[in-house]
Amino acid sequence: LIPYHEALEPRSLTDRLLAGDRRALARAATLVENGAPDGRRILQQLFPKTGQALTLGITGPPGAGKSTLTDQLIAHFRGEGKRVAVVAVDPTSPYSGGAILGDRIRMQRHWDDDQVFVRSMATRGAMGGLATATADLVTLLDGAGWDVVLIETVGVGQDEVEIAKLARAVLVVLVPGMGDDVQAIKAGIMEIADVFVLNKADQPGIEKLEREVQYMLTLGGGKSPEIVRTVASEGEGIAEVARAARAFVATPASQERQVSAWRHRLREMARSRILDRLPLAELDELAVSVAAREREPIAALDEWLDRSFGNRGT
Ligand SMILES: Nc1nc2c(ncn2[C@@H]2O[C@H](COP(=O)(O)OP(=O)(O)OP(=O)(O)O)[C@@H](O)[C@H]2O)c(=O)[nH]1
Ligand SMILES: [Mg+2]
Repeated sequence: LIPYHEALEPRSLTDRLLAGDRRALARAATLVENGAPDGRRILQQLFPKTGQALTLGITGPPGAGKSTLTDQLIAHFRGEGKRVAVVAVDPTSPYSGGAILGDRIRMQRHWDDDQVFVRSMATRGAMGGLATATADLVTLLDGAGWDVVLIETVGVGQDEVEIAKLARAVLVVLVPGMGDDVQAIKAGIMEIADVFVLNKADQPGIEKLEREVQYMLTLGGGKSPEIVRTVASEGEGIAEVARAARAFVATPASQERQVSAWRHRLREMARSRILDRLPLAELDELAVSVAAREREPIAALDEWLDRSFGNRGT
């Protein structure tokens, strides 16, 4: 028999999100994104359960069809009976309102499916915080038992590269008629693409685009990502994208990327935790004398660090 007080006690947030409660998950996601202590505690509890999800990064230039592809992938994986979570990241905030709203609308046909969870993220003002917050959110979803986590990011910048690297496979979506854009984003793409999705294959210029991508690959360092043509708006080529993504996830390269992602993440975590332990008020005071050219910053910093760590007896 359950004691009376225990029967009345609400189940813990972790238990509820593990049971598939999407509202509990949304609350936990907010805690995690804000870096709240409760969020960290949940992540610690869930960590042993992580590493199971098929995490896919979906990136590419604005309007390439990333959200349309994401929506089709949701349907594809739902067809396999998988629970699918989506993280739509838009670092280009404050103008992100429209794009995120668009994503919501495009994924709306899944809104009443309790096996689908969609979360939009934008920069919260915290510098460099987006990649960390996204990483934590993906950990939460993975640990909460979501089978597939799709991470959609706009563009191919440094933030996006870091975010995309969280995934076991990165899909780079390109479209015909990009002209010099292919050249412009080439450098970033060569490193992170595991599968090239040539979307809008119904449009003129698809042959030219494929030739350009293939030429780019001959210049690259031996990586040979698969190239898949899609018409996302018609659901064409989606199963092929899913197959190519899984094929990459099964390679050692995917495993190695997990290690390098953790190397990066642990450094970021260390940075913020070390800063948390240092007397930052003293550092702020230092700024006054450095700005007045009374102190030289490097020597002043070294002195401050020695003093701060010294105080802790290390
Ligand atoms: N012709 C054609 N149009 C497509 C295809 N896939 C998507 N579209 C259209 O392209 C437009 C942009 O699609 P989105 O899915 O919003 O693109 P996105 O990359 O998510 O855009 P942002 O999030 O704003 O960067 C929409 O009008 C889609 O209907 C395709 O395969 N062929
Ligand atoms: Mg989109």
